[in-house]
Order: sequence, then C-alpha cells, then structure tokens
Amino acid sequence: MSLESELEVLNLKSIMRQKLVEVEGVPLYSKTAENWDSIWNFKAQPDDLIICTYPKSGTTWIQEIVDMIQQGGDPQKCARAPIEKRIPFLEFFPPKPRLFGLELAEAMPSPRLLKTHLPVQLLPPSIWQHNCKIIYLARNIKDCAVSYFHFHLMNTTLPEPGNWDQFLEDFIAGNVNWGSWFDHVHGWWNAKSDHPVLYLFYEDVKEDPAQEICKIAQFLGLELSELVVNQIVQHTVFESMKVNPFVNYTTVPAYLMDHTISSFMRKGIVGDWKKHFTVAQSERLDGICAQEFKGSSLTFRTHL
Ligand code: PPS
Repeated sequence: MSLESELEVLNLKSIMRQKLVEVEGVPLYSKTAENWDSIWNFKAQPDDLIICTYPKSGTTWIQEIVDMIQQGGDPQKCARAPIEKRIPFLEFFPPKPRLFGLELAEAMPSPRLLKTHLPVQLLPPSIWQHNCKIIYLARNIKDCAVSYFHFHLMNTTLPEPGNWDQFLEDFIAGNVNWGSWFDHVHGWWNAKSDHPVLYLFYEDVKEDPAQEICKIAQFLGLELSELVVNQIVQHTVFESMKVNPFVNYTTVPAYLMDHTISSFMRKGIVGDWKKHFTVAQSERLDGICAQEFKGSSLTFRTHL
C-alpha cells in the first residue's frame, strides 16, 4: 500500500463509527466536538441562507428545492456538483484533504446556502448577529426515528445503532448525534418569534409541494411562475431524487455510505413508522409526546 493510501485509510478510520462527545450537553460527532471552537466562531455573511433540520427530516429534499428556486428552476444548474459540495454542511469534518463544511463555506462566494443540524442553542452567534434567514424543516418523530435507524446502519460515520428496540430508546432519550428531537423541534419553533425562521413540515411538503415551494420563494423575496414551480416539483419528487446522483449520495464512497444496506433515498413517505413500531412502542411514544408537547402550539402529523 502506498503512503497516500495508508494515510487515507488512517484518516478514514478516524471518522468511521465515531464516538459521540457532548458539547453543552448535546451529543455530537467527536470530530465536530474537537473542532467546536472553529464552528462556534464561524463568520456568517448577512446574505447567507441557512437550512436547518434535525437529521432525517428531509434536509436533502429542501436543499434541492431551495437550490432549484435560486437557479430559476434549471436542473442543469443544480447538476453543477453533488449536493454536499453545493451546500456546505457546517459541522461535518471529513478526512483531509477533502474540502467540506466550514472550509468549503469559507471558500465559497456569497450568497451562500448552508446546511446544519445544530440545535438552536448551538448555532454560531454570527448567524444571529447578521439576522441571516433560516429555513427549518421538521418531520414527525416516528418517521424520523425509523429513517435515522436505517441511516445508522448504512452510514459508517455514525455509531453502531444496535437493534431497532435499542435504537428507539436511545433516540427518545436524545442519546444520538445532534441530541434530542424534542429539544430540537421546540427550540427552533420558539426561535421563529424573534428571528427570520421559516418553519416547515416534511408532511406538508409531501402533501402539497407546490404550495410549500411558493412559501419558500416568498420568504426569499422571489416570485416564481407556475411553470417554474411545476419544474421544481417534478425535479424534486422522491422518484426523481432517488435516481439523481447529484442528490442521492451514491457518489460518496461505499465504505462511508453503503447503499446496499439501505439507500439514502430509502422510502420517502409519511407513515413508514407503522412497519417498524410495535403497538406498545407507538403508544408509549404517544404518551411521551403528549407530555413533551403540553402547552405548545407545535403539532405534527404521523399520517396523511
Ligand atoms: S440527512 O442525512 O439528515 O441530511 O437526511 P435527510 O435528507 O434529512 O433525510 C433523508 C430522508 O428524507 C427522505 N427524502 C425524501 N422524501 C420525500 N421526497 C423527497 N424528494 C425526498 N428526498 C429525501 C429520504 O428518503 C429519507 O427518508 P426515509 O424515510 O429514510 O426514506
């Protein structure tokens, strides 16, 4: 093996099945925690647009929708690079020499589109200081948990998930990368009263994509023709995204994402949880949700 290949293997090993390390009580990739100062000191620009989600809430879907809106509905322009190169993922640190996350963002001309899964309290302060626009997409907890479980199986940068029953317990307790789903969706729900946050739901985008695309365009101060809205709907429907190598993560090496175990574009539906949850698990989670959402105006749909 050449020296370069050996280094590549060593570098890769450092990000595979990473341990989680808490930052302000939130479990994050150990690489993210190691680089926390540089994330916290990220210098935002006033025209940065941030896409924020809890993992597996439809981030990639909304990223492609927003890029399509910004590119006037031209799919060729969105095919300029895979999604992770077009929209830097702020807190993700891949092995060197890959340009990613922060470094990619810093090398990018404005206006930038950025992705993060950070909970509200961990968002770098300069994003608030510059009053950057933020699009938040939330997904119901049951489908989110199922999707995250399958993602742990195929994505070797995440810790081993154990079986579904074990994973679900960790997920509910917030012992997973990026922490508690409850804290995340509530934190961002509350943030929208003081900041320019457009709070969207996966289930609404699934039910009426054209309507949600128009909401996003309006938030960005753009007007789209009916033709362009239809082009965006066609280009971003699950069946199109599943076979589009610029969004389906099939260009990522198989030792990091093994699509033979589970596709990144897995099911793309509302209600797949019914195939995974036992009745007891579902009822228990309903009880926890009832407690967690007491007094909150935030509600989710678990079927359409
Ligand atoms: S990540 O890794 O956190 O960025 O993943 P994320 O993109 O947030 O979520 C992946 C899930 O979103 C589904 N998806 C879609 N659903 C409907 N329509 C479209 N176009 C679409 N694109 C991605 C994807 O299939 C994952 O959900 P599951 O339930 O696992 O299928």
